[in-house]
Amino acid sequence: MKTLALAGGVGGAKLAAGLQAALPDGDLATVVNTADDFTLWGLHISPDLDTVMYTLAGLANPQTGWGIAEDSSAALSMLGRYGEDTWFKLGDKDLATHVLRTGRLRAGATLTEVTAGLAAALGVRGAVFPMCDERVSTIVHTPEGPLEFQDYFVRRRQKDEVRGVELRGIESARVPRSVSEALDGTGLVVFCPSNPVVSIGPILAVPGMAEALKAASAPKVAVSPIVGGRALKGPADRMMASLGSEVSAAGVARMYKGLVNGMVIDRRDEADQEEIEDFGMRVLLTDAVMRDEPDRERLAREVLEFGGTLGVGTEAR
Ligand code: FO1
Repeated sequence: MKTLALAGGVGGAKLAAGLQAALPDGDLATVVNTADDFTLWGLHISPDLDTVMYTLAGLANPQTGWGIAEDSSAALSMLGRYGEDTWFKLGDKDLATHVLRTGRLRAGATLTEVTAGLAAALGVRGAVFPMCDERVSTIVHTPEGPLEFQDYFVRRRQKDEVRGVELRGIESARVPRSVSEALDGTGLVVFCPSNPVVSIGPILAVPGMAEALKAASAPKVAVSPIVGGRALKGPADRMMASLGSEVSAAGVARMYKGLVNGMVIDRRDEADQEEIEDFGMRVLLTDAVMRDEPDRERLAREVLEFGGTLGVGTEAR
């Protein structure tokens, strides 16, 4: 079944990899958050696109989930010798991706075209689409002032209280044709277990994206990134709390109300089931944590099977 996944970084990439393993070649298309993108040393860095692309190509660093396995850091050390602040750990092999992306964008290609070329060269067995071709930047508002996302996330290690999240440039963004075409032809949409505020949120905020998803006839399933009241990875729980959302699987479901027909939540969150069903969603209770590669495929198969049962009569409302 053709499947369209929405994903941010590491958690989303893991489920996308499970879906790729469970589906026939070419049946998975992944739409990825690009609001984390930023410019460093003149290079266009797309952390979430690269995390998804490397994970689907089997190249990702298994320790971090981002970057390339067994990469070296000679270029970064040299940048340090020149007196640069090397807080963002760019590996030597990873650097090649940013060099090519930047060059191709400067030569006039769109981010969609560049990503397709890179992913195909790495042997990804499906499509990887940026959420838009326009530049959008997540700005995190904190008591210290506005921070660029990677500054908040990596340099300052998510220590600041989040008072608000701004998606700078989002009003000029458009749903790429590749994404609308994939959505038209898909049998299932999966919201991967990525941060609902800064990973899935920007994708849904692209003007026309939420409407296109609502209009799509395919069932939509979200996998909760919150298990037992905590984020599986990253600051999603603290962000949700400081932005006034309930930090629970039900809190995630509330954010996706009207957009998804089904929620996959961990067995530990069984107490949330009724509340989620009251939002008009069906619930699958399972082990929602992906500890290793077999786990990714196991969860992906469960999501696909559950999605297949969400037909007529489970309209998202
Ligand atoms: N995350 C970190 O926590 N520290 C890093 O130094 C870092 C470097 C990095 C380099 C390339 C890349 O594609 C991703 C990288 N990430 C790093 C991950 C990334 O910043 C975040 O995981 C996402 O932006 C959040 O989804």
